[in-house]
Amino acid sequence: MFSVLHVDSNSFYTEIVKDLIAKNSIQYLTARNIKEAFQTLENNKVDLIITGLEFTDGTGDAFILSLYKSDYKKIPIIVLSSRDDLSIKTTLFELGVIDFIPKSLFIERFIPYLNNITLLDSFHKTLQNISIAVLDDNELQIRVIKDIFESYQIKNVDYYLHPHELLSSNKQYGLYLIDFILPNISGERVIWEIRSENKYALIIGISSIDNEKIISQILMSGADDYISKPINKDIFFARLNANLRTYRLLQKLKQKNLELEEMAKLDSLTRLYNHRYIYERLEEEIQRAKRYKHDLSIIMFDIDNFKQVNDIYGHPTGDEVIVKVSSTLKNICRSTDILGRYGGEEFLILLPETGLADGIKLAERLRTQIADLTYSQESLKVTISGGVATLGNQGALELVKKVDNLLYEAKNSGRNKIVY
Ligand code: GH3
Ligand code: MG
Repeated sequence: MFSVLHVDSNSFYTEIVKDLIAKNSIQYLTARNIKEAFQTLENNKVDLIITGLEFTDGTGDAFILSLYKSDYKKIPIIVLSSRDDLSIKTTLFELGVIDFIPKSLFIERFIPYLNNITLLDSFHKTLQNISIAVLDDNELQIRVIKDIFESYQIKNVDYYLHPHELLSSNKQYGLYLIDFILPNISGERVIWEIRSENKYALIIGISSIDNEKIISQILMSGADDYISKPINKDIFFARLNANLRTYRLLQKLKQKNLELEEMAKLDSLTRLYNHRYIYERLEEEIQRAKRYKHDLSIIMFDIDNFKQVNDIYGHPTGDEVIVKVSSTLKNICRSTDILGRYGGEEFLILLPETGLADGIKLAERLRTQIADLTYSQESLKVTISGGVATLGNQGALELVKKVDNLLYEAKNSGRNKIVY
């Protein structure tokens, strides 16, 4: 959190400043004199000092001078004073304060700072939440970037001196800062490889040779932007800030694409996996089970006399039955089971790590619970017939065929039955 130290002997102004600052979720610290100010500085992180000019233990100029001679010399200072005198202003600006605000104008003159602080704060928060990789073969350069990041408490950064270490790390970062001139491998190649693995990452090339050809090479190889060396802290952060907007949009796009991918796997009525996806998963699960010599069982079941349900009660009631059967399925099965709507009123369940006996138990539980379901049409009752098979030497097609034959047998021997 951004933190402001306000040094003022006048409690009336303390309240006004405190009010304005606290409203903007900025930490407000206060001191009444120079001694208290230094004590507060010693015990707190302070990002900005607002100071008056008269204290019981010395003048404002003396306070500012002693700040510039101390460890706190990097903290920006704004003077807030009722004395709007040109010669005082000149002296203070010469000392290095960033602004002089007359007390009567405090609110309107301080608001732009507040806006910047809140913007900066959200920028730093975003940066603190992105994993960052820096690649540069020059240790000194790494040091420079590290100092810049650390000065803003950005610690989620991995630093790489060798391109192959980064490329073989198998880690995915949100932001990459890549030196373009590298030994043994071209920066172009590195950026290209990172981009091909990380469609949504933000990649920024760093180059010491600031000519048009290099810049276009950096951008053409898949980087989003470039920064020139020597790195200037303000430009560095300004560039990152501008690019974070793109980053946020890319993350939204990534999220949307993931949702679309997920949607493409699902059946819209039941939210179970659709035919295509459940079959793909069956092929994968068969391979996995064979490779690790694990059990895999499957259940295929079908609603009995479903055509009659539609004929007697209408299609919407038919849909209601399919949805309720699907919910029962989701409730009974484990999260590791894979549930699919294989056809209109036909379902396929994949049970990894499950042998035949447990598969049968589950199928029987499904059969009895589905038979107990009630619907908006009170007289309606529905049963299922199913088959259970466990994986032997077959492939997906043969296993499905086997379970389908068992289901057929259940239908032919009276329905409301599980056959294995
Ligand atoms: P069996 O016991 O042999 O399975 O008989 P059945 O009547 O269930 O089988 P059949 O295959 O003759 O009929 C299935 C019916 O399911 C035909 C089809 O119109 C209906 N159906 C398939 N998908 C849906 C759906 O999404 N909603 C509704 N309401 N009906 C569906
Ligand atoms: Mg049926």
